[in-house]
Amino acid sequence: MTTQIIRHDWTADEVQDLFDLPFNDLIFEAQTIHRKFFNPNEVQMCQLLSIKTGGCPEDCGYCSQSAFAESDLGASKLMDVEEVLSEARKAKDGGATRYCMGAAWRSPKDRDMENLKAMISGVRDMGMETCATLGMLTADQAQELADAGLDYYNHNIDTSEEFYGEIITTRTFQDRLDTLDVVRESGMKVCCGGIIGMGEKILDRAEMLRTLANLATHPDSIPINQLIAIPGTKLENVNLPHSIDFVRCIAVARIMMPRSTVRLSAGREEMSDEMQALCFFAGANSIFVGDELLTTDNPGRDKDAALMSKLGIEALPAFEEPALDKEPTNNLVSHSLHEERA
Ligand code: SAM
Ligand code: DTB
Ligand code: SF4
Repeated sequence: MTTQIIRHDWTADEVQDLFDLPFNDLIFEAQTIHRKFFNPNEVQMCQLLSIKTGGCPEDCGYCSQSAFAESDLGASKLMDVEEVLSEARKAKDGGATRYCMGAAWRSPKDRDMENLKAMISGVRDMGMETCATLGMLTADQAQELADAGLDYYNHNIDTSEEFYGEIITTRTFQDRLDTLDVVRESGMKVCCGGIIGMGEKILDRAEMLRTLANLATHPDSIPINQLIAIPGTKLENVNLPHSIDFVRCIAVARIMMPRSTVRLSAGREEMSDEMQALCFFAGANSIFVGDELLTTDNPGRDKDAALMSKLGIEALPAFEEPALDKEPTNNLVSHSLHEERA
């Protein structure tokens, strides 16, 4: 049996079958596909900055920045452009090649666009790839940001369409897909993923990945976050998923979206070196670096440098296309594993 490797027509049963594979078979298949497209010893380094923190009108149950959360964050104003550029410079000096600016908004206001564009063009002028996550966008806003030099826009679907309403009620799953459409149409690259460990079923994880893989174009970057159960949020008491179950999600994402960058995102503070190594083996090839994510802690430069050195992993340079142009010419790959098991 041969199976087309870049696909947009995954069925629910096929994805469930991947999740049901014995772990060794799943990881072997993910690593085999990973090596067709990527240097397996290269990881992309992204750094986050919260440019506007807290007071968000959305009710995302995982988020400390929601006005519905009982956190002591308060609500800050949009940072000054110069302050953002100074933080970006430090991130670059620390080894980040992509800088992602996040704002706790439902969507950007027109009055903020000039400052946002100055931040984006300033970061790009430093030689870093630019990313932003600012909530929902209109087509005009997406185009303005793209024209200012924004390379990537992050906007996550977070979970399956079915489970979504348990976590967020102030905007719909379709709203998220609509923003992804305008981002894609503007020419920006799409960064879209979700969270594992919010109390969802394996079926929800499978359906989330199926939604992403069945988009007309796969997201260029796919952040897979492990829930950080933040005190004061609706999900503060949810237990961590089993590490093997988390690694399975990375592997399935890699198999379904072979050319995309899969980011081992939030939650690394709670992960052992061995779990992170397994995630890289399963096809993760990007991380957030730096001491902080948006409002929570991240392993930081020294710890990550030690891990990368132990694993022999190097940083991917900025603006280098991570995916090797190694797709088999007939778009087909031998895919005998399932056949052998049948
Ligand atoms: N307000 C913007 C939005 O929601 O699109 C941008 C920022 S938001 C914090 C970006 C993403 O971070 C969320 O969609 C979610 O997937 C992830 N995230 C937020 N809080 C998290 C948490 N406590 N644990 C894991 N991931 C989280
Ligand atoms: C994404 O998927 N994860 C990042 C980024 N996109 C914006 C955010 C993680 C946030 C973790 C919780 C916090 O620091 O507040
Ligand atoms: Fe607001 Fe984004 Fe947090 Fe949701 S995830 S509450 S939209 S900052």
